[in-house]
Amino acid sequence: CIQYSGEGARLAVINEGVLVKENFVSEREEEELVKEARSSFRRVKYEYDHWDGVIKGYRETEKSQWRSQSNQSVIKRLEKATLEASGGEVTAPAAMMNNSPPNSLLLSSVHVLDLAKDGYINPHIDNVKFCGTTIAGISLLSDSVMKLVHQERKDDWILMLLPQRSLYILRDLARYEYEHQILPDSLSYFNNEHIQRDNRISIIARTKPFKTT
Ligand code: AKG
Repeated sequence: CIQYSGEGARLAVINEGVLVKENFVSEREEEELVKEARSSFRRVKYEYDHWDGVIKGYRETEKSQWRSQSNQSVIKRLEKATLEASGGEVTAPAAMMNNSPPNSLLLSSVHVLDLAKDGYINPHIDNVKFCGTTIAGISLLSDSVMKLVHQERKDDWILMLLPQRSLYILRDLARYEYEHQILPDSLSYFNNEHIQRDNRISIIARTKPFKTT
């Protein structure tokens, strides 16, 4: 699920700075997640207005509580995968000694992002004030292609095919030095094959930013 060009990209891939795990959720789990995510968006329209916005054709919410047991267990799995990728399990015992649970290394809500069929995400790097070393997302309803391009070396890039129901992880240099984007349908190609983009819902967990003071 990964193609790349450039030495930086090669290192990011072999150091697992980018990862895709297929079939992270089952079809039943996907259905449940979509049902609950959509219920939070009732009557919310897709945004196209911000001419300078990073995302076009979307609606979004932050969610800290899930009603269904199935969804609660998927979100736990997502959070565990995020922590593990960040190396968080190594520091968890220390966090517990301060009476805070290990998942305090994660932001307390997940980000739910619903992209319309013609929606897309322009290249950006997540703000270091709001997000730490690791970003992990589940892709629902549609396959898509995520492209990472090094912020200075434009010939240093990574393409990630994100199949429907997969999990992706971006961390460390891949997260800090590469701009990531979700390609619009017209540019959605992987291995010269068109990857059709449909309405896509993603559920994204992030580690907390480091304190800078
Ligand atoms: C972001 O929230 O920074 C994204 O780029 C989201 C990517 C996704 O929808 O999986």
